[in-house]
Amino acid sequence: MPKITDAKVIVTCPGRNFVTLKITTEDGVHGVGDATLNGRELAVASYLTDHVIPTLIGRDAHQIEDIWQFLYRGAYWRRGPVTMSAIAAVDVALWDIKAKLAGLPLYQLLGGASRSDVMVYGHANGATIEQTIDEAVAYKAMGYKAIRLQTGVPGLPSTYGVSKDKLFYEPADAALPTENVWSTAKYLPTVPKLFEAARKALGDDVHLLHDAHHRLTPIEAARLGKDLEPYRPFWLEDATPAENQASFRLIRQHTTTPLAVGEVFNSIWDAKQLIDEQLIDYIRTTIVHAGGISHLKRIAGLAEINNVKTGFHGATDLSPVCMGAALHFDLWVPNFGIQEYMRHTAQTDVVFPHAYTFKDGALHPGEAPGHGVDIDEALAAKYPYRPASLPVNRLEDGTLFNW
Ligand code: KDG
Ligand code: MG
Repeated sequence: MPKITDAKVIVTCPGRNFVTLKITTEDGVHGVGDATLNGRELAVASYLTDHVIPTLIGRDAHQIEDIWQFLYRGAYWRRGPVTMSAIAAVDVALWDIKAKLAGLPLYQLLGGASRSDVMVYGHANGATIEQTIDEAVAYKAMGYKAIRLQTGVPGLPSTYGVSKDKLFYEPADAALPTENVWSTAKYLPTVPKLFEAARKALGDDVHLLHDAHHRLTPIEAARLGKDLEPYRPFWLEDATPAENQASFRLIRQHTTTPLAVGEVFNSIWDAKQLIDEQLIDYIRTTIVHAGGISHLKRIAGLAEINNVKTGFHGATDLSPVCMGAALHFDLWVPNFGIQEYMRHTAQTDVVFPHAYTFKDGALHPGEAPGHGVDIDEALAAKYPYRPASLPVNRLEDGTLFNW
């Protein structure tokens, strides 16, 4: 058996913070898993170092399922983003090792390729509708077949998804949370105007997406969904907070705009009612925040029998390790929908050498054994951790709101 002899957590900040778990077997084979939880990085690092790693040493690296069950059922305190990100890191590192030992790219172990490549969506954003459309035109020229549109809202100094850097996006912009201001009344009429302008400029042969980032009530989301219908959006994301999964019944009754939810979910239980009742069209759970490949297989399986497709989260705060693992999953999973692809900076990319490549609006995970992503430890050590928090939102009268 390939015995686990070493495991360590590497925290690095090549432009932004990433937490990576590296597991090594007695034969010297190693695997890596992403454990980054934006703004809570050190909590996961401590969970791994203090509570998980001591229990891994000496185990058989091939027993991925048993180790997953040990860390989930055996912990008594189940679920939650910190626990599930730590489990995900172990799971992905072990799948990486298993595939390397087999001499195969990971997607072959999952069941082989179901498609030639993985359609991704990029992010067009700007302070005004005109700027966002210019960005979207540039994305289309780069070959993207799917583009997310976010624009500034007149009367609000800043809003979610509108960034200074065009290809990258970093909302964790200060050591302590920045306070933003929100107004749903100002936002709601802006988005249909954006989509109308986008369809005029881009035509019909490109998918258009939008993220409401948990800011609407169900009836407001229903209104927005109806208003967007003439422009045939690919999806409306995170229309309302999903702690109350039944909220989506109301949205569903009113609009045919497809709904995507789940980037903040960390287990199948967060999505069960949404999927069972076919209240959503795309499930956005990620490898890193929802228990790794082993758990996403269960979520995707439940989704498949309920006509829900995958549309995994792929923001800059999910490391290249997570992206690599997600691409292997996407290439295999039968009910694939789309993959989010927010690019990493060149500084991040060199710390995480990777086999995946972009061409014609799609990514391919490559043919390297394992998931094809590694970490350059010597380079990583040059970028020490820097505290960074996600913003908070307040309404114009000061009431604390969802960000
Ligand atoms: O860390 C938070 C980001 O990952 C999130 O705000 C990005 O909503 C997001 C998206 O759809 O990529
Ligand atoms: Mg989102």
